[in-house]
Amino acid sequence: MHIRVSEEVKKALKENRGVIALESTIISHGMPYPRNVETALNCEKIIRENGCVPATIGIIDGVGVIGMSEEEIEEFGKRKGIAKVSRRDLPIVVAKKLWGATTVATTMILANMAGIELFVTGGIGGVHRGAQETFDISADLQELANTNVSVICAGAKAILDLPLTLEYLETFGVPVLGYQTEELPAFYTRTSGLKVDYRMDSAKEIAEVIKTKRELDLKGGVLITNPIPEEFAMDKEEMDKAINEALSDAEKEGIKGKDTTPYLLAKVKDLTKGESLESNIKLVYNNAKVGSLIANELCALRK
Ligand code: PSU
Ligand code: MN
Repeated sequence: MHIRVSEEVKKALKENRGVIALESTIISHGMPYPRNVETALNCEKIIRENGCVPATIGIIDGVGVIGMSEEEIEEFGKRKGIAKVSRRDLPIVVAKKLWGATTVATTMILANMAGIELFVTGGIGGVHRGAQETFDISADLQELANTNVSVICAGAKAILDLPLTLEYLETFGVPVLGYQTEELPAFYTRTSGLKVDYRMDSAKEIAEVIKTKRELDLKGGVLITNPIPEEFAMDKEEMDKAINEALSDAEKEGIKGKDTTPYLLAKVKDLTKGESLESNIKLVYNNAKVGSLIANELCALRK
């Protein structure tokens, strides 16, 4: 009820083929048209080339669509005024039969309903800087604690408080793995000065952790962090400068709540003259590839 799973996704799940969920907030709120659509379709292509099936997820006329068509992705990229939907917003957008872009949290919820356990994105939400005062902590973190979907990302952006984000994930029992790295990647840069909980050198090791977490009946996901390839990484100093400027502008303009993340992302993009967008696209492609490798290993373990 309230969801529509594409035939391709249904068939792949039945045949124990790797299925990878993809979010739609990154399309409608994370990147400008037409690069957003191009990126979303290329991600699907990379996943297919690596032997898996993509399931781009969004809400269309109040229905949670799992496995959007090319036309639907195109429409998502173009349409104005699509709501950003996190767990809190989901029942309203569905009841009112609206269009909604799913955040990491909501994409996890819908993926789980369809039986998909892996999800590739760019960056997750986290504990915002100043959260000690504002309480602004992304619902993505609670979702990782509670919903059985594992997420492959390039870490979290330095617009967030990364040490507090790691503390929060530890408290709620979410393992943070580094793919071929000991360090937590910070989205545009490969390093953050912080350690991940565990380094994993192969997709197979990661698949074993995910499978074992399920066997132990521990609810929630695993967070797999995959650093941006060196050649596409941004300069750390330039990034820090842009982020600090974006944060101070947000404060001056009184930006709050769900508008904070999209505001900061757009500001950083402008301040880096669009350079950050190119990095963003490349890191998502890299995550799509690594996510597919993990999905294939997970399917092999389940044979
Ligand atoms: N971080 C990024 N890019 C994004 C997002 C976060 O680097 O596009 C999006 C994701 O959809 C994420 C959401 O789930 O922002 C988090 O928003 P909030 O902080 O309001 O929970
Ligand atoms: Mn928030």
